[in-house]
Amino acid sequence: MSVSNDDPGIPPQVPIKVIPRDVSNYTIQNVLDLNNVQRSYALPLAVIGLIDMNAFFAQVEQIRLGLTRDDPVVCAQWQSLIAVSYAARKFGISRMDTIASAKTKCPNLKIGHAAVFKQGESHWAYVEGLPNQSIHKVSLDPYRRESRKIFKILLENCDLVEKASVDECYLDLGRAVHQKLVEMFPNLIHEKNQLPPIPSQLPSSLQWHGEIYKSETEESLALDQKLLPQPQKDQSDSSSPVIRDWDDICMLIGSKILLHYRQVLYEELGYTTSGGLARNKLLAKLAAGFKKPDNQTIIRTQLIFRFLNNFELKDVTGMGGKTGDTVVQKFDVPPDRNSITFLRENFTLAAIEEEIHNDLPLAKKIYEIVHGNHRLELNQRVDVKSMMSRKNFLVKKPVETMADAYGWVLVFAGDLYNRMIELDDESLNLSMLQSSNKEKGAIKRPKTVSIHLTTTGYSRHSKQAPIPLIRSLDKLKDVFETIGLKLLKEVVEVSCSLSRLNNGKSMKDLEGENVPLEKIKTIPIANLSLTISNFAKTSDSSLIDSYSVNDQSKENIEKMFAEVNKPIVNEEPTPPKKDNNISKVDKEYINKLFTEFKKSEEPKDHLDTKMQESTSSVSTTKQQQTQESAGTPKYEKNSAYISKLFKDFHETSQKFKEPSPPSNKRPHNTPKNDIFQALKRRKDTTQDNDSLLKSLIETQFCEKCQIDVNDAFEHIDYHMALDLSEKLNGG
Ligand code: DCP
Ligand code: CA
Ligand code: CA
Repeated sequence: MSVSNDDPGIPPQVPIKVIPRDVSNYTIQNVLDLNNVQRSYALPLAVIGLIDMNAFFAQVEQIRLGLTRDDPVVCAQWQSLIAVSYAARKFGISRMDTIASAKTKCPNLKIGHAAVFKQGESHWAYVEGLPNQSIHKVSLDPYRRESRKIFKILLENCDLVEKASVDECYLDLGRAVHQKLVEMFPNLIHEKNQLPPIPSQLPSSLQWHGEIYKSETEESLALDQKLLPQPQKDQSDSSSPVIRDWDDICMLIGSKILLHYRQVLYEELGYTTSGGLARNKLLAKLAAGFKKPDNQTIIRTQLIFRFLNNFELKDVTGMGGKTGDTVVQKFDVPPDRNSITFLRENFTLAAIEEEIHNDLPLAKKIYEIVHGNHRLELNQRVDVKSMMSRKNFLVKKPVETMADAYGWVLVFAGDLYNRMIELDDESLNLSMLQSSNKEKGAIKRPKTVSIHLTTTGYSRHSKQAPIPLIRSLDKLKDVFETIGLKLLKEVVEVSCSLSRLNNGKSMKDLEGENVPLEKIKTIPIANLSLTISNFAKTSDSSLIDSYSVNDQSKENIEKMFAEVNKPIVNEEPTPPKKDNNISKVDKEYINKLFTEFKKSEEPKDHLDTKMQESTSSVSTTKQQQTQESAGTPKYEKNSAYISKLFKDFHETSQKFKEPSPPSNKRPHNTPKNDIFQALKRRKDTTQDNDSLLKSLIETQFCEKCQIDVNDAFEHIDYHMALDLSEKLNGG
């Protein structure tokens, strides 16, 4: 059902048709378990939704460029299209097109190129016209930022949301459905065991919302109806989706809730979406793709087999690659048969297990998938294993000097830093909704940094180094840059006969002579990347507990704000030791540096004081997460507000950071207190904007613009964007 055209006040057009089963298939325990966040996903009555953004990156570009949904917008990365709006799809444009071929199909095409990092800089920006592939690297940050907003809004509305990709979230509607169900049928909770048949008259507020996937009979009746002349049309519409049992009622209730979530996203962010609703994640995902764009498809449990006929095994999440192909071959699925139906109709579980005896869990999974009964738990926690920032260089313009390569390392460090900010933001959002202390303020930090390099001759090389757990992201970024440079030097040394290219000198010799990086030649590099991995969970309960989440008074909020925005103080650098050279940095030295960092920040930076490494495994984390969510009270408004404070704070520091100086100006070969100086520079924070924001919150009036301001945060974003663009574009 559309969120963009329909007036939600107008009752939907699908009439209700009830034919109760004589005996219900469900028990009171099923209903009670719907209210249990740990159990609901696995129930026969489960109601799981999936929301997927329509042409996501293209919609982000459409809104950024102030265009409408009817404008043919595409999102480009260099000459390729990475997202195509539905208006552009009408011209036959797809992701397979290039900008040039798409323009021939639609001369009026609106192109939004993704934002880019410029070599040597650590913040992305949108550029006028098309960027230059040899000096820019695409940034997907703006889309991830929108993705974060989407996730946050859904999390404020639904108690269990799993972010499945940049533009999709699974939602467990169990609690919301349970609440409505017992509100509408209060006698249900007095039932002892088996539920009674559903009433033949349902409350009039119960209406279907969206496309209800039809049975064969319903479809042919609908066709007959369509053919009837207007006056004879059946007012009650005999082709209406039949409601037989409590599972159908749960879907009926769920269809309204899902529509509501999609409406909220549209109203708050302007994005249209497609939704799917079914008994499990797998079916919800398939359903969401069934009617695009701006619609939702509901699969009643009685129609699961019929619905699955529309798909092949390879369409199911996790079966797309080799696994699906191997299964189809192994079971001799005839080419003209639907693989899912064929497997369901011809193989028992025992038969599948016999065939795949070396992988019994896979056998069970296949059996469950083809019966539409594979129940996967929703995992709210964002698990991150590694993050990589990478750049492919143009064949005719490979990287050939150390300065050039280091310029990209700085970009990668900035990119990873931005992504760490997002990760913290997500962790914070989640922890706001946790009731237990264990998970509060839990954040993730990488313990390994590595660099990968591919030469134009396709030889690959990599180097990695351990890093200590560091709470402060600014410091972490410095570490990415410092260790990145160290690893770059090492990897360049091993990837080529460095001395042959540099008058017989080794890297050590070159450093000893203070040869600037731009004078150090490297083998032509085709691809370079920086990866952070080996993430550990660290916790700091004071981060959350120091603010009273229940107290929303203005004073407290201001206090929180002041606390959060307090500039990091007491980072006076330890006096540098003479003659030490950063290029001669070794493990011991790095360790020492970090100890000094930690010492210097400990007294004031309360965020860092309780840093510990957690030993929880992923599965324990999952368990804790679900257990703690059960019956969790939601501090909706407070948590949203606090998250916003944190987010804006992060974004303030992110946006306002001085872009790192270009590589050729950065003093690579200066003494080791460099890193401290870099830190000191960062202390010159955003006093002006901080006080402007404070006054905006207090007065709702902007002194600079002389206008009333409703949303202080949005308005400060505007000023920061202005400042940023002045900085980046020289005014
Ligand atoms: N994406 C990408 N490269 C791909 C696939 C996707 O960069 N090969 C990005 C751009 C998409 C976003 O991810 O906008 C989401 O991908 P989807 O597959 O969900 O596709 P869209 O949202 O663009 O379109 P649809 O409306 O069909 O979901
Ligand atoms: Ca999508
Ligand atoms: Ca998607």
